[in-house]
Amino acid sequence: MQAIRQGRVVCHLGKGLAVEDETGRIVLCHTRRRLGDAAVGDHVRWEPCEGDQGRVLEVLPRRSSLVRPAHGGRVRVVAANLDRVFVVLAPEPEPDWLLADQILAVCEYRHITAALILNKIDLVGASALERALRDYEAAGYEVFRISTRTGAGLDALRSMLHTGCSMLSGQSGVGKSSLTNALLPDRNLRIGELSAHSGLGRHTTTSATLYSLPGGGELIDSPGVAVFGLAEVDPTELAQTYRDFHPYLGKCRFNDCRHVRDKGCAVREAVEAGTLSPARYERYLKLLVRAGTAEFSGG
Ligand SMILES: Nc1nc2c(ncn2[C@@H]2O[C@H](COP(=O)(O)OP(=O)(O)O)[C@@H](O)[C@H]2O)c(=O)[nH]1
Ligand SMILES: [Mg+2]
Ligand SMILES: [Zn+2]
Repeated sequence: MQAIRQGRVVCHLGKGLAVEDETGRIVLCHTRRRLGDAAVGDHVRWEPCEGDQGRVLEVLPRRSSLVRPAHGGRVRVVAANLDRVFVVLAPEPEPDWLLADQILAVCEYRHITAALILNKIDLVGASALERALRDYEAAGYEVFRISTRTGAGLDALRSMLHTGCSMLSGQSGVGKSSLTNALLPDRNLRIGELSAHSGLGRHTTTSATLYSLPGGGELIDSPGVAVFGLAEVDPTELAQTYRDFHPYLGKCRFNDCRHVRDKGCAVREAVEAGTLSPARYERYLKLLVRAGTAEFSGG
């Protein structure tokens, strides 16, 4: 009878989960079918079984999680035990601000700290995004301006990352993997190690992967667009996830105000008075349609 061990799910592999044990070694673990979803970032209890492999017995309670819509109206956990999520943007590809706002809304709803990263500030187009970024700073979001190509701004970001578990999210092509590489000198080594366990010859970065940072803290790089649905956010709750709306909520004439065309809406009046960003408000109206439904963007 072998002892039950603790571990951390670092990614999904074709045949199971890659679990990092207490010594930093990767073990390919199978799960019991009735265990349900185990996600990257989960703390688990597992036991060694045949060969070099293991079996996950239990997913330990999560301090936070992000989910996406799945079949049959259910949700699937995308990542667990996150402390902060970065929305990564770049001048190229052109920012999808609606996606950014959707991620920020979901993080707010799930009580996960969110911040923005503008990558590729070495490109000339970067300064054109400043006006939009200031809307977020005014809302209270921290914005990091970096270039993984030149290394500019990386130190400030590093000092933020060395505690807790952070996740990079956003459109594909903005530089999430490049940033992970810049922060993790031995990332390729790690990917090689995961490949050896996947039995596929290579670890395709099609699943979100958790890396331990050299200065402490953990980083999850998610492939392509990590879609966090608004399905679980009721349309009546969406406005509360907009930090910049907070000063106006409760000041509308009707207390069930949706802040759309309602009479005496303090939010809309703030937009008209120029104290609230019209761009953020317009995207709120679009997300309102998605809230409470399984509809989501990206792919
Ligand atoms: N000019 C410039 N290009 C970058 C920078 N960071 C990443 N890239 C490029 O952007 C492209 C997409 O990067 P990648 O890391 O794969 O993006 P991901 O899809 O978000 O993981 C690659 O061609 C990178 O070389 C940067 O700081 N400046
Ligand atoms: Mg990538
Ligand atoms: Zn209102």
